[in-house]
Amino acid sequence: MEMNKLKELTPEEAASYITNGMTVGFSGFTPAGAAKIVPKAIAKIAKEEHNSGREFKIGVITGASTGDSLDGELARADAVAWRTPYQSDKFLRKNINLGKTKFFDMHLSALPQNLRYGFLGKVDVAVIEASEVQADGKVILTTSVGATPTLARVAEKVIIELNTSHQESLYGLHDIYEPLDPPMRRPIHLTRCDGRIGTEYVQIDPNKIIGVVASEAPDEIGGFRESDATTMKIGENVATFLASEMRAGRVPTEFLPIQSGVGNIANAVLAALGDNEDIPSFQMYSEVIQDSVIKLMSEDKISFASATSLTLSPEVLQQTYDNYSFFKRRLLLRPQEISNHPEVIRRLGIISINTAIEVDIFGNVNSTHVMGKEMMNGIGGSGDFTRNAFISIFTCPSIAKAGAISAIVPMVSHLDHSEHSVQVLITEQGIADLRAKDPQGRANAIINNCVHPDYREMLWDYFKSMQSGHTPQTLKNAFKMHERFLEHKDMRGATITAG
Ligand code: 0RQ
Repeated sequence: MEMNKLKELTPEEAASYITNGMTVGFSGFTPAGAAKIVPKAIAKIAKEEHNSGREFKIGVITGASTGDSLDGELARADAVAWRTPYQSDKFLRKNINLGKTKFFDMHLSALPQNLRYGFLGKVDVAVIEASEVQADGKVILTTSVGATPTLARVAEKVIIELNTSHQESLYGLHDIYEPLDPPMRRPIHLTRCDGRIGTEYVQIDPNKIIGVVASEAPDEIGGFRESDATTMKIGENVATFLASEMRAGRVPTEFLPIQSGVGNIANAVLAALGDNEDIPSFQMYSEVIQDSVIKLMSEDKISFASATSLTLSPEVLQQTYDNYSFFKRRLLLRPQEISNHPEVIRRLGIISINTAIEVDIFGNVNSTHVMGKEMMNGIGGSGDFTRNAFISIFTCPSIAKAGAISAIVPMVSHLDHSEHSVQVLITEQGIADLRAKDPQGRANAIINNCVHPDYREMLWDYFKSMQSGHTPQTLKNAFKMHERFLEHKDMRGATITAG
């Protein structure tokens, strides 16, 4: 594709279009495909403005988390007034928890429609990474789609970062489709993971394109921690559970598409699924394609993966490009509105596997907050998938911080996924199948099978001390484990039955 007629800009020229108080949408879903050059230049302007005693803060919308050049740089420059829908940058997280940046957490599938409906106000500028751009505004994206098509359409102006570091033409990797809005909304005609319903490119109104900034910046994706005994055991338990579901005839022998969450545990779980010989080759209909997917694909254990981002470490991205003719037939990136769409997830029968920070004995899940108040990352797509899955699974280690915290508590300190959506809990201790169980049955299964031995007696005592009610809670003791941790940095020794 040619880019004649579109104006070439330096990063500084592009950044100069962004002024204090604007709302800026950036491409990126994880650091994959995130804008990198322009946000850095915006952060520089913010610092200069602050040094001259002037205000400079913008609202920032992306697909999900991004890389250091975007969230990190802007947070260090204290340039983010508000942020949505997800983040995982330690500097930004600090500003959010200090109240310097207002963060609102959103289901990722809902972001594009919320933008279209005008719920987030006007988007002044969209800054978008592309691998190819044509003068008529046709753009081939890079390693993610995320919310980019919608951001580019609703924004008043668009700046393109043309990243020429992708050695392969990425034409055909993306399937771009945006639903109409109610009352004209129609069914989404996706009946298989590898179905195509859209275009290979994003069409942007060329009159809105301010210009193009040249970039060769790689995606800023860190590696994963190696699996350890705990994460490997969690993975094995997930695989054992799914194999037994197949034997019981509830999961068909050709298997069902898998969604696997983000982070270290999710990566280990996927690797364990690959190692289990009872589980056949499967497809993924997920949000993020992590390193483990590419490995399993090259071993023919995963036959196809649909997602919204290709979040690969630099080495694995290189391997993918080295064998691109093999992988391009097996990978498809969609807008997050489609990769995470409730209608499609329900139709395809996705098995969702996400990670909890904290779970209570009745199966309510907290994915986002530490001790009820410190934001970790956000709900991400976990709600989109959990609520609509064929089977929804949550995993977590039974303890955190070397045992000072039990991940299983009497009552979650923040609620993201309620007992109505959470069907199976799996820790390294075992599996609690919560389906068709009342709250008492759930508590029995969770305490027996999933709680760490250091906390099992404590939670049994709590459960047995409760006298009445359909969901027998004792409100005045429900947060005693949390209180104990906040006072003594250790939940062990908490008295949760007294009085
Ligand atoms: O902190 O590294 O400082 O010790 O939380 O925990 O064990 O490294 O696990 O990387 O898989 O992240 C839920 C955060 C898990 C992630 C979460 C501390 C723990 C550690 C990270 P340290 P691990 P992971 C979309 C899927 C929400 C979004 C989502 C997440 C840190 O999976 O953000 O699901 N999920 N998206 O020590 C205090 C506890 C704790 C705790 C863990 N109870 N109390 N700290 N930690 N439990 C769908 C897709 O398709 C992708």
